[in-house]
Amino acid sequence: MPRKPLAPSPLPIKAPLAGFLRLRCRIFLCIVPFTFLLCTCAPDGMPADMVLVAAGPFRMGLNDARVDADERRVHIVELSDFYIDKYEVTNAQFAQFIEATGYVTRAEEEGAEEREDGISWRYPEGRQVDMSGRREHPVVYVSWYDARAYCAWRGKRLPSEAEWEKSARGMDGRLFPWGKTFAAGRANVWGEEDGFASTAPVGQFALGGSPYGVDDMAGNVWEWCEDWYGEEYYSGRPEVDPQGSVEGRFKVLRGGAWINRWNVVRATNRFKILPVERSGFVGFRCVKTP
Ligand SMILES: [Ca+2]
Repeated sequence: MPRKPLAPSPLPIKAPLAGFLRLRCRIFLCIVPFTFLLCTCAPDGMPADMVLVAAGPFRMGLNDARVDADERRVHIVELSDFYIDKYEVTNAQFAQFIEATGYVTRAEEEGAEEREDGISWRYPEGRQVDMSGRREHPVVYVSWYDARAYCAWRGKRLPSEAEWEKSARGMDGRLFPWGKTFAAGRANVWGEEDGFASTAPVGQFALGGSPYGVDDMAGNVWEWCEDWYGEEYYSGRPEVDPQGSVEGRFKVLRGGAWINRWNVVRATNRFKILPVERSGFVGFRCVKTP
């Protein structure tokens, strides 16, 4: 049985038209490799392990009476281009920072290393727990100041709350990075059914990425944002590149963590803690302005 040809046979072409098409073809062949080169090269300055969130509007917030008032209502926010880390910052990456700069985290500065449990980013579960297998887990027990110092060292910064939310849910108003409803096995939340009793190495959930390909935006660890928290910020916020309240007491955390139930890790949820605080379920990722 004859096979179906992969492409239809060429139609006969009249001589003058053939000459014109040959010329067009030469131009096309000259342009195509150049175009291909442009398409396959990363944009100028694209940093490793970051993705571009292209400029444009998105729907921020949620219209649902069951959530806290600070999360309501939906409003359109316009953001400029930015890059965001595909993964949460890991223990291995944070160790590079410490080694290169000699930076001392808040927990260490305040003597946590001397306390009996010795809890810090180096030993988030105490000195007795071996950390050798956790190089690719998100770093925890970092304050907002520690997170900010790391990002600055990388030539980056912490995301604004709006940048974080757009990276997590894209432009169609979805509630979770992958879609409208929670789906088990796409994020590290409370319980071991997802395979992890506490933090998971970054990038473990192949179907858990956001529309931009950013991983672990739901669950694993809460993530520091640059913004001061403002309870009523949504009602009077600027509509273009909002930067959070001018001043405040708390910094914003987003995304939920391994200690939270599924409904807490929704992309619109806003949480807040003091910038000096740190815990075993708070980490971060960085962004960069092109
Ligand atoms: Ca879990």
